[in-house]
Amino acid sequence: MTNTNQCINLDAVVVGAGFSGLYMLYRLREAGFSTRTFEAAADVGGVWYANRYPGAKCDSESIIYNYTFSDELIQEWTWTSRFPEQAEILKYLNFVADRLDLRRDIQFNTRITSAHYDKENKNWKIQTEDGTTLIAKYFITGVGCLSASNIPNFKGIDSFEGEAYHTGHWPHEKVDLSGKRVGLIGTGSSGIQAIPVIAQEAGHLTVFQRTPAYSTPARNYQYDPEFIRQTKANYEEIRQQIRWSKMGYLHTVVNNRSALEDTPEERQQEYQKIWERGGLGFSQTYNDLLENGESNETASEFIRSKIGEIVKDPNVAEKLKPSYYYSAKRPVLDTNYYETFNRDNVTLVDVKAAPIVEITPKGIRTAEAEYELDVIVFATGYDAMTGPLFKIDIRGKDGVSLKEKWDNGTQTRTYLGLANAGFPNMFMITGPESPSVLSNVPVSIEQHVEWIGDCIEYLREHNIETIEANADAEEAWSKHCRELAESTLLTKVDSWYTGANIKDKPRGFLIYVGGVGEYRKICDEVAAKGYEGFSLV
Ligand code: N01
Repeated sequence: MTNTNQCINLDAVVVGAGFSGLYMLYRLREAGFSTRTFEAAADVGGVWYANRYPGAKCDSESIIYNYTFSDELIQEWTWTSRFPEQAEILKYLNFVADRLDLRRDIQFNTRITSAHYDKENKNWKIQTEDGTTLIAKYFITGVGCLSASNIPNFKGIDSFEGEAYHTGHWPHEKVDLSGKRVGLIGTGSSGIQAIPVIAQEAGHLTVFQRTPAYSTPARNYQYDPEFIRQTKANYEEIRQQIRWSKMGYLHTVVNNRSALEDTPEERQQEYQKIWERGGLGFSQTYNDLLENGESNETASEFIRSKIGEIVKDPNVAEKLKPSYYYSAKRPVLDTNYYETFNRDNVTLVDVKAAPIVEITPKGIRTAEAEYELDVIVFATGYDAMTGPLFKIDIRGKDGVSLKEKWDNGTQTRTYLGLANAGFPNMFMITGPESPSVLSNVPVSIEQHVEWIGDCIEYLREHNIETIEANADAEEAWSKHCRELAESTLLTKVDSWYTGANIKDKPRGFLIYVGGVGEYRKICDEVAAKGYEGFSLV
């Protein structure tokens, strides 16, 4: 631990000890740079340290939800099932931290509060919450895209006399829900994973749903040893496939044609096949589901018909059927989600029809009724993309903060989602306008970490003191990102992708939708041309 008012000089400061920060630390340390990672939580894991709600697991398949840079790590770690549970992912990240001896350069329980670029000395002056000052040549954020949790500012929120938890900050000790009246607000990925598990324990579960979600079955299963053996033996092939794929997954478009080219009977057969297979591949059944509203409707209607078949009460089934474009909000995977609404101890409350008016000492009051509760679970999501970065007062060479530069989010512009004009020697891992959350995130993280690591080595080799994105390159990249996004249905729906989930947050779409393979090619070309679009001084 460092002491208050201490001043430490480093080559690089990395923020966060999740997937991003751990690998960035390793990559720079291996290259001989003095590097330290600062983490607000008490241990490694990032979102997987914080997200411990019942049922928390990942929608990416285990064998590709890991680092691929080290064959030793691949060979020494064995996943148990198709979709990894939170506890297993956390165990994996602890395994990596120990295996690579990373902890000695990580300072836990330490929040970075500010990072200001010092133009005279060409370095970053970084403050921690405990009063330590760090001086570093490079400032690198690995803060994640979905780490700034959102609890809506409901009237009376502090008056509730029971227990209240956000899914993203679940207690480390077991929360006893047995026999209790639990109310859960939110039906995104977190809510949909938690609801079936909580329903099994709670006395009664009331689900407060504003917008229904499209969910398709995960169909989790235990891996068999022969599958693991083959996977490890052929990992280089898997690695290359995911690195150059559209979204960092092994599945690709199942039918490389429009949904409208098939007859209704053929489509039914195709959707049924992928529904039974499980996993995130459903959105890839045809190649135009995210581009063509009419095609999209065929997939949307298939899922709605499944909801109608599974949920016995037709009124409840109707409330659970979404009407927006399937997959334009992050698609969700579930295990027995719709089935849970057939249980006697589960009630669905439509808070679009009758909104939540206030939280009372006894529970939740909607425009229609008051629901008495012992526990409230907020599965209400995150201030995504910009939220985690805005929590740090980051100021560039002219004293302008990132928040001011991006005009609070109305003018978010980055170069490649990696760098910002006006902020020399600062890099963002999975920053806005990179593929980030539209991919299997560890694949995008590895690509960014390796690109940043190579770049910093290049600067050292060529005696270059600073690298800074050019404003025109940034503007062109940002425009390209917006145009690509506008050609899809992703921008046509209210979601956390568009910022619409946060009150007063400016609408925008801050993800590069061109795919991780194409993005990797662009980043590689920029580097090969001597960091085109950057000024190197
Ligand atoms: O958050 P969300 P999440 N009154 O924003 C509702 C990743 N993730 O934590 O849609 C009433 O999706 C809101 O309603 P609406 C994954 O990328 C991955 O579930 O805004 N309701 C919505 O239903 C995911 O997409 C995994 O109308 C309110 C819900 O709260 C992302 O994290 C697991 C409300 C929030 O859903 C975020 O998922 C978990 C209000 N005032 C998370 N405000 C896996 O890999 C919000 N809501 C499996």
